[in-house]
Amino acid sequence: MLTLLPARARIAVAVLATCAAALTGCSGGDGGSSPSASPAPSTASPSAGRALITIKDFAFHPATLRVAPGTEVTVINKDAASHTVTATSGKAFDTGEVKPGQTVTFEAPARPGSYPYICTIHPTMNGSLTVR
Ligand SMILES: [Cu+2]
Repeated sequence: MLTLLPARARIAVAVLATCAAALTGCSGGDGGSSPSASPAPSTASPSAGRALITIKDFAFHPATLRVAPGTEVTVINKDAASHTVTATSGKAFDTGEVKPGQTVTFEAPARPGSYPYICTIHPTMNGSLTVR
């Protein structure tokens, strides 16, 4: 599982995913054999896969995200200020400080439910993670 990978590897996976989303495949030169060129075998698991929260302009995108229990959630901070993704009730999840340009991951709760979260540095920023 991804949880066993060192943090650096997980960041690399996130960068690859971002690259693939932006360019529809990073290896644009070799037309034809794109599937075999993928170095990450875990990119095609839709239900237990990964999810992405982008922080930009002091807001979470998307503001509401639905994931499967235990999903690895990637957080990318595209602002010039630090932010956090912190569950407001209990200690369901908390990324701690995510510095400008930094990418971190956290594991979504195993228990289904709706988990509102805020940025503890800017408490007016809020979003919701739905686990089901
Ligand atoms: Cu913030």
